[in-house]
Amino acid sequence: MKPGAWWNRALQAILPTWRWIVTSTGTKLTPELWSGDSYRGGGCLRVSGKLDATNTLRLYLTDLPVNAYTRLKITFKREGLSGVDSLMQAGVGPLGAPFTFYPVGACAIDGWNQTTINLGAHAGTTISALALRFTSATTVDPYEIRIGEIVVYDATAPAPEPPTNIQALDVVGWNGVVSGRVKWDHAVGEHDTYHVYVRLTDGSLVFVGSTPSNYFYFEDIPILGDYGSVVVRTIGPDATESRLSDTGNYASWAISQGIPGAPANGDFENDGITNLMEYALGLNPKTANPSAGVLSGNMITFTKGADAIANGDISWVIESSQTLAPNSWLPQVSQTPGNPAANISHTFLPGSLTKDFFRLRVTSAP
Ligand SMILES: [Ca+2]
Repeated sequence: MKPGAWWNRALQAILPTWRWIVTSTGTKLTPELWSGDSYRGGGCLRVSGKLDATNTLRLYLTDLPVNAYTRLKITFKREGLSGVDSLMQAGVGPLGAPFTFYPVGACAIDGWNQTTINLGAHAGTTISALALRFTSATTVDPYEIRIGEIVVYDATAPAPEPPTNIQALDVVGWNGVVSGRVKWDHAVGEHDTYHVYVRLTDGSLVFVGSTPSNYFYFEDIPILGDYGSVVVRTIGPDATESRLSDTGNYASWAISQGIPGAPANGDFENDGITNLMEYALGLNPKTANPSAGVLSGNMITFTKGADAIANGDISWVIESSQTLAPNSWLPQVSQTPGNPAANISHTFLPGSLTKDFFRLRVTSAP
């Protein structure tokens, strides 16, 4: 079984400590490590049977210190169903004491769903055990749920860097499948594994596998489209994911502009425009620029940077103020990361105010 990351390790197949401890006042559900489906890797935890009373399934004995930023992420599905409750709760607690259970929530899609649970309320304690609980107001028969991954991680941990120098070797995609080999240079910093994808010519991604090494072979992976390239991302020790190897970010833009390591809030050439704003607007950070924004009639327009649009790590907001006071700025129009529009503009009502000021604010998405 390789169900993905279990307890701060990725794809290390950490099996449940207890197999199986099920308690119920009614019919007991049947847990199993099942190879018929997987989120990533070779299997999942499947729990099935007649759900006519609350079932508690103790899974892991552990020793996890919790801080305010500790999160639990669980990946799950009820095959063939969407828009239904998972009827599942994730529980953490000290050994021998009652668990605190949190509802995992809905299966929004017929596919793998993910829920992140904030464990910050347990800050300063140690989680000694993890359990799942299944409960329904009415009997569900048959009930079945698949759990693909459970990860406990620190939300403030920085994302790892992607690997570099991706080389697709003998990759051939035809007849609806793709096969080949790929190698790369290890990412800077720690990693637990790499996830390998094929990017099709329509831009979509197909997951082909994982490896802790910097070489991967894959064969006869089904694809619905034409093969374009191989893409790799780093999975960190806490299951945090890097950006994909074929997308950049502010840091890689700074390198490409000849200001490697320049801080986002810095101003390399002292023209009053921060480095992050230069990136967001596609300016040259080494050449002084006039203040950005074009006023035409009643409309103010800012042109967005092509790299920032493509990388999807910037959000843009035009704000207005009548006084320029720090707390007086109100958002008028915003664009989120991934918005492909080439510019952002705001049309204001002329003559309605004695003064109106506008500014563009950009923030870097995590
Ligand atoms: Ca500047």
